[in-house]
Amino acid sequence: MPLDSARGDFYRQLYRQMLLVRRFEEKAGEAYALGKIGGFCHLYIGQEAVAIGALAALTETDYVFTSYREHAHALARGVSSRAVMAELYGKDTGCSRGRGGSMHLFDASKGFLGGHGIVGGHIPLAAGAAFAAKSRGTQQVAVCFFGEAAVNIGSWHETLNMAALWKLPAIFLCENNRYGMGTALERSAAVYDIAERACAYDMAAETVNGMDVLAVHDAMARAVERARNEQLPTLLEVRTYRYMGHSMADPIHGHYRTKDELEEQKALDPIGRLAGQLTAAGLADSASLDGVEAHVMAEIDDALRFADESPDPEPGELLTNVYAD
Ligand SMILES: Cc1ncc(C[n+]2csc(CCOP(=O)(O)OP(=O)(O)O)c2C)c(N)n1
Ligand SMILES: [Mg+2]
Repeated sequence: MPLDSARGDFYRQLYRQMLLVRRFEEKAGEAYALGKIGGFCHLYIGQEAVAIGALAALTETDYVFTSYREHAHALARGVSSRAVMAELYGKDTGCSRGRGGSMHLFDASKGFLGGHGIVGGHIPLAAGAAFAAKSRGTQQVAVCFFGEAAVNIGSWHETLNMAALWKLPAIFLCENNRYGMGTALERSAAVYDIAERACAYDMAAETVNGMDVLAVHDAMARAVERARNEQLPTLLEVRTYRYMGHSMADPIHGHYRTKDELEEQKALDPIGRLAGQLTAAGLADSASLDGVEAHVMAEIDDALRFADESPDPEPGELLTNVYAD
């Protein structure tokens, strides 16, 4: 797809956000190895175009629900690098006040309603938010991101069925990265033509190239329009790939995929792809891209310092509901 030169600022913003997420996560991986981050930590490296492209199509008052692989989604929603990094470090200045960690990022003020560790557990919650928006007539849209393994969960089927019957302003975005932990989809019991499944629920559906941030954005914009203006749900199956293991406990290419497969996918890198498009269209050059890199690194260095220097939560506040007010 040729770039529209009138939209240079928008494309450059997408580029900056994807690079921020990539560098943020590389540093988070290093901090994990140094023992600064505890618990689970699932990196998103390779999938950046999905969260960044999709969330650029929303407005500030929409609702976003995600699984546990959600650092990018929180950052794209406007939660600061400081607040996300501090949450990974378990610090009181984190967006969940250090109680949630990597899998439970949350910031209601940004419409970012988690960060959920139970596969598929958040899908009905997103339908609930869409139902509330529809009942109140607010024109808000609720978006739910989940991995392809969640399609095996009963509540996925129940939720899609109800969303179609009740005509909810909801978008179900499946990030199909081919693997659910170490289980390759082609070896799984499920049939994974996910978009096709939506036909069973009388819902619009699209399959999208998740390595192309602009394709993701455009498909999402169509879904948002359908939700906001027609009060109808959509299923998007976005085909993507994670370069890292399932979590920090999983080696990079593990026993379930080959190094060659990984290298093949890295050649399709979404950040490199947009950099190439921007350069070819004369909307960026190597000096301006280096400038973005320097800017992003300064932001992340600041976030790391902030997280390091922040206080731990007070033990006496262990049972305090940090979202109560
Ligand atoms: C209900 C439930 N069953 C099992 C698990 C353990 N588990 C954590 S992640 C995961 C795989 C999820 O894969 P997918 O949905 O494709 O997301 P991805 O990790 O690829 O982003 C499983 C089985 C869980 N968290 N919740
Ligand atoms: Mg997966």
